[in-house]
Amino acid sequence: MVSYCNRKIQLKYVLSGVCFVSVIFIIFQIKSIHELTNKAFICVPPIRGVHIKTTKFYLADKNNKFTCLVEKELIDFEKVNDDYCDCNDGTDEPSTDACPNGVFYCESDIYKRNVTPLPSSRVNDGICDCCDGSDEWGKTNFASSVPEHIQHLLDSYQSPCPNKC
Ligand SMILES: [Ca+2]
Ligand SMILES: [Ca+2]
Repeated sequence: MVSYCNRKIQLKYVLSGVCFVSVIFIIFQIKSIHELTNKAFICVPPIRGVHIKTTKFYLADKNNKFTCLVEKELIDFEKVNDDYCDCNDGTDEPSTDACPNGVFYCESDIYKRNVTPLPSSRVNDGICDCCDGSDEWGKTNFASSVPEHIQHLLDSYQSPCPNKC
């Protein structure tokens, strides 16, 4: 009879411990799901001319501001890619040629490591610099100035660009 009572008490403690651990586990799971739904599903679409590793910085903060990537100035988010240079480091204009010190990543290069970007002065200048032609997204038509067969011979193309990647 004593042995039966001891086993019953032991079982009671074990079950209490299992219940306690289960409750802690469930609370932890609920907290994790809550964090995931708040953070992990923020999807930032690629921005023209931005390397994928810096795309995450092109989001407005809670005050609808953008932080220039190098010099950390705060500007209104509406000034990103508005074709006017607002950041001294040129990072507010990744898709345009507005900033003299800006850079542009070809669409075919945005996932590559250690790739050299183009100076933004080559964006929409009429000359195809990216093998995919993504630097000439404005599609300015210069095709009539140099005949196509000459461009082919020189392996240098004018907008509208062929995709040579
Ligand atoms: Ca701007
Ligand atoms: Ca160009």
